[in-house]
Amino acid sequence: MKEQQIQQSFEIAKLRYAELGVDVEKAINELDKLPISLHCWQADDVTGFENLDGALTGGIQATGNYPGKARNIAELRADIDKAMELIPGNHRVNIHAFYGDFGGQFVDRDEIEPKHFQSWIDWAKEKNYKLDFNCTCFSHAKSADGLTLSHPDPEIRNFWIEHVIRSRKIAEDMGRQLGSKCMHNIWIPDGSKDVTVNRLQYRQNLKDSLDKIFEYKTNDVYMKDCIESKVFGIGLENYTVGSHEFYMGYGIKNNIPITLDSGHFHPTEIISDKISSLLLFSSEIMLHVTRSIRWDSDHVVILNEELVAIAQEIVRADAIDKVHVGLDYFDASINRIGAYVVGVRATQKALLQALLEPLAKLREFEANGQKFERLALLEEAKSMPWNSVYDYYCMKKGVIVAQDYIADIQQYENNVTSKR
Ligand code: RNT
Ligand code: ZN
Repeated sequence: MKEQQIQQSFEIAKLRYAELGVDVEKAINELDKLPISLHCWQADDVTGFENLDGALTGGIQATGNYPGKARNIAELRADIDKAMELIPGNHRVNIHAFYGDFGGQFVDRDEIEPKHFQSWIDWAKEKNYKLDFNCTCFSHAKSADGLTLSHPDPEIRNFWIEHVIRSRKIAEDMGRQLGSKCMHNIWIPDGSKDVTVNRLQYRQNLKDSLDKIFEYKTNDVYMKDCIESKVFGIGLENYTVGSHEFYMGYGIKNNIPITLDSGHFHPTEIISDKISSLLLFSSEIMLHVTRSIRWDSDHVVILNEELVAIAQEIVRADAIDKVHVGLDYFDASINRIGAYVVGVRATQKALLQALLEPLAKLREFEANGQKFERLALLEEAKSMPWNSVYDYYCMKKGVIVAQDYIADIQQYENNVTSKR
């Protein structure tokens, strides 16, 4: 697209939004300050760098075998850098513990240390990214029977407790060195394929393990834990220890934010409506934005109704500083850098639409009981020229505008990923 065209469309959009009392420049500034946490695991189908043929377990699956996945840290970082080049703004990278820089040695999960993540921190510093972190309680011999922190064997529980405490220390170190609070997410696969008669016992075990984990105190300025529930995993269909109710109870009682993954609920249950409820009882929320098709399939995020609703709820609740937006999907069937860029751009577009909403007017209609007017304006807002504003934002940030990024990714594929 031509610069002049982008500029002209933007000027028209600005006038149209002004008619509705919306300040476009302000919306752009807010969007620009809104980091999205890019999950490192889309680049290599959640393989990690512990051992090269480690299989993905824990009830999650990356399906497809599109060529060119990242095989080592250097390739993975290069792919993330490439994706970041095509995304306007300053963002975060979300690292999993089994992506440590282990220098060819086998370092077990209960042995990881901040030093194994120093090269990630140095890279982030150099590129001006911030980091988030996750303990990795799956794809390991000690999680093979689908249980970790809730395992009946105290030795196995202790192994995972040690791992999570070490992960929390690493997250704290990342936050300290990068001067930005690192969100440390705890998700465990624990569950049962078939009927269990010990639902309470496993949950009691998980509660005790978490209590031990949080006995170790970290500095809130540098890191914050969050806990992620799930409805079921593949091969663990009957029962999930860390259900939504479990973590809601644990999180609210112990002042630990909840992670809402948009794929972790029943297919018609949406997370957008949970945001305003949770915010009344929790100071922060972590989001794992994904697109589930029939199950937690982790398809690439696209600009669909629920994504827009999530963004609207964040903005309408005035919670931009309280809701951390992270992505969590892994599609191995398409170009993986493209998967990143499509998902982040869609998320930014949803956030921008929400920031451009004529909220004052809509709230005025609602207060006056003018329901037709509210509905009509919501409908009109959908087709307002928000995309001209997004194009302009990309241009101002020196990022390729609109569909032209497709050719750029194709070129990277020709020059880089297809040669792997
Ligand atoms: C799994 C959870 C979890 C993982 C990542 C890799 O269902 O969504 O967040 O996807 O930790
Ligand atoms: Zn998730």
